[in-house]
Amino acid sequence: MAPGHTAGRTVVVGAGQLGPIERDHTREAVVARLLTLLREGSERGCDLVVFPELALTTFFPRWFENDVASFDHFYESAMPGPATLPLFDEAKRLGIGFCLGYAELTDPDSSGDRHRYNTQILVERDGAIAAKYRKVHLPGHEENEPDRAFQHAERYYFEPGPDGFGVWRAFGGVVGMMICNDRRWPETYRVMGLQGVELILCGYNTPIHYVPDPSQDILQGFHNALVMQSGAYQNGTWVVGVAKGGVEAGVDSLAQSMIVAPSGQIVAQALTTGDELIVASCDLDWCRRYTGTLFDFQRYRRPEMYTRITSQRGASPREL
Ligand code: CDT
Repeated sequence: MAPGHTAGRTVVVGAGQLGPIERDHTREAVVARLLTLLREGSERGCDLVVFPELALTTFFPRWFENDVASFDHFYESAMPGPATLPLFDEAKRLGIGFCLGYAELTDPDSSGDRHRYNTQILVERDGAIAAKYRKVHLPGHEENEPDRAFQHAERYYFEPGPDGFGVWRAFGGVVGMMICNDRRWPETYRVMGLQGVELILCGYNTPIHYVPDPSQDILQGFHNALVMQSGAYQNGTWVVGVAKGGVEAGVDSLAQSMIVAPSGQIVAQALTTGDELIVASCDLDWCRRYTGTLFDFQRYRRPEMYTRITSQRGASPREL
């Protein structure tokens, strides 16, 4: 708690980090691991446990399949489905919420098309889905790149989320969601900040080896903290970042799950690269210390000076 700060609206949040999930691991085996973390969260007083991006399967975009539908078994066509229902039932029984990332395969739309999204849901203490978010910023590539040690074909396996960054009233506050690469973009946080977000939940799978520029490999942990700490501070919000870390199918991924205060300080951080629960009491009233002072948007922002941010996509250097 900040010095001199009195406890206000407090949400006890657990970040349920996962270690690797291999290609042949069943949904039932993964859900058993999630249940272990959920029950530990309940014992440690959590209101909510946050799980990683694509928490039910291995990170399958690392393989390129010419027939995209041949990977449909990695997607969920119902939520809850038969394998995930025990998670919803146990959460309801314990009176604890959760946030879960998974690959979503929609029902056919009016044109008969099914859509694939990288999705995250927020489930309330009564087991009801309170919110759904579909990943906006899809990193990686669309085509097979056979020379790479491993693929990152998210842009092949998923459509970009069409709904943008919403926020929802839940757990006594204003909650937003983002997924992995979204956390690197300041616009992600600011769009939610402009809706009064107090708690942003984010799952991630971040390979430590960045194929396009390996000089960044050693900086993965630094960049992970840098973006979430600055996003939290500049928008006066809590940020919860939760990894699927460790060596999965031979690919080492960043762990270092963390819970960041509106001050930008890390208040809890995972120590391992495996299944691990970290917990923090998040006082949502702490956000006002920042959004009501230095980052009083209504008083200090100059949106008329920022029009390029929405009128332009790429950088366009010009001669001075
Ligand atoms: N899952 C995901 O978005 N991962 C990306 C990896 C870097 S882009 C190949 C990330 O931003 O962490």
